[in-house]
Amino acid sequence: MLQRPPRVIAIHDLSGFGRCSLSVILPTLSVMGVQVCPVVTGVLSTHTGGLGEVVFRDLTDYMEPALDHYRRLNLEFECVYSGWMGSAEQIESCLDYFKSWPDALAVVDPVMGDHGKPYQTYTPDMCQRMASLAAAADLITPNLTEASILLGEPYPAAPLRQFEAKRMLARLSEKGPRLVTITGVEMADGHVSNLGYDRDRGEYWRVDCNYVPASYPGTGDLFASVLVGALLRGDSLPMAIERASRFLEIAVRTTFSYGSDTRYGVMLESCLSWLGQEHTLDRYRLL
Ligand code: PXL
Repeated sequence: MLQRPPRVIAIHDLSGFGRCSLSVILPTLSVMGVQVCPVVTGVLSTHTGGLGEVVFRDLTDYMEPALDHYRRLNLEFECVYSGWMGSAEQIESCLDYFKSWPDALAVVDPVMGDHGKPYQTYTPDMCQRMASLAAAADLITPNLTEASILLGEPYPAAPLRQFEAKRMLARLSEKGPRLVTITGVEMADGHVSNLGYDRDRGEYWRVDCNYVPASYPGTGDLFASVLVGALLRGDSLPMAIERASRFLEIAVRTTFSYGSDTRYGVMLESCLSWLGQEHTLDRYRLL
């Protein structure tokens, strides 16, 4: 039995304003009782989603020496969790982190794009390398845009039918990861759902979300962080997907009610305590 909180290496950027990446990952995992060791891929004044010219300091040359230091310390980690990358070399460094803790849960949030398009800083080469990193993961957490990029397919032109959603999950898993989630999937039955697949158990899951007509940066980072925290604390995959989905629903609806600038992200500070409480999770369904 672990005599301490589970520990995760979180390889992400630190964006000062806009509530994404480490600014939200650290408090989220901490309130869930998980110790985070951040490995910062770069420092940005804001996220890259519409707040003007971003000041960016790349930290590619920090990642390998930091890894060497942690190895010298003989530290144990239960999870290595990667996200936004500032360069192609950083994606290669993440692989070295995965290899250094082969028993840790390797989680890749393949942050690359949204709304059917790659982010402006993601070159085709970076997207290709992200696909190789995803292949080395135990769990990947793409949104529908990123899932399409990983599969080398166009963004779906129409809502997905059940068999199409299952096929997409299975094909992502065939590339390597035994656990796959896809967020923000418009389903043919009218729901927007978060989906999951556990290859070892051969099970497909869905959690339907209450639709809100607004979208906020950082919600993918929050989803993946809650998922990671929940799995490390012993949730099953469907429970973890539901916990993450319900938390995002609360955060998005709270923020939407205030009509705040969507580029500023969700009002995490008002909602974080929900994650520290007990909840009955009974909204997940088999897909
Ligand atoms: O939330 C993902 C993310 C993380 N980091 C940076 C980003 C984004 C999305 O736009 O720009 C710097």
